[in-house]
Amino acid sequence: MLQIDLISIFPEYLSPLNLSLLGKAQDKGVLSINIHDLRDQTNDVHHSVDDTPYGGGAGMVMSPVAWGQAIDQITNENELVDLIILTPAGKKFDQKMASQFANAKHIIFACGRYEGIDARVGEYYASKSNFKVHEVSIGDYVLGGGEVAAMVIIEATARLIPGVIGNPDSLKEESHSISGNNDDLLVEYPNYTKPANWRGLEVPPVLLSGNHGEIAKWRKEQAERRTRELDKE
Ligand code: JD8
Repeated sequence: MLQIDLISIFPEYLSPLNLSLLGKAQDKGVLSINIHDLRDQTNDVHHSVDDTPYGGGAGMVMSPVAWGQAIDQITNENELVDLIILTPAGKKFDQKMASQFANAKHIIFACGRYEGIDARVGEYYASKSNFKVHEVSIGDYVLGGGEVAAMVIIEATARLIPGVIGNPDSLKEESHSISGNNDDLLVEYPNYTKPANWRGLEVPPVLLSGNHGEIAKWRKEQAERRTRELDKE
């Protein structure tokens, strides 16, 4: 079972992780998600977690002290840990990375705020033989912190774990899905359901034909067309 821990100064921001599919997966014991408040690892009356940047500059940096205590408190020397530090300067998250994380045993998400986390946190745990440190970004835009990014990564990763989503077949034809044949480089074809005529718009007749060969051919052509159009942009 994959154990996921998230550390943040806004733990309530992460509560959606206990809803719907991920909530049910936890009830089924397929996955465990634990959310921790970084400030619980501070000893001063102000529960301070940040300070001014060495070398000057705007904003505040998150001190390594509380992070070290928080991470040590939820890990032990005998387990392999993937520590994901969210940062706009990280390696871009994609489906391939999601499939790698889906095979992990214990993932910790360090959800920073302010100008980010003191760089020695990643450095320290990268020196530990039982830790694999990943600096990860979800895209080329600036967020206010790592929480939303962590939830994106968990949603994409958890649904690849057997038992999380009801019908694993639906994984096969998804965009970006890593299934090993060339079609996985295609985005998915357009989908339709009832009514057959909506506001004057018809469903493509081939989909009502019952001819599965023609339907599969049409869907592949549509997936290739959409992929070409995306590549043009
Ligand atoms: C972690 C602090 C805010 C970032 C000053 C705004 C990921 N794709 C992504 N974009 N932004 C983040 C991200 C932003 C974060 C933190 C991740 C911790 N911030 C900082 C630098 C500029 N503020 C992200 N994954």
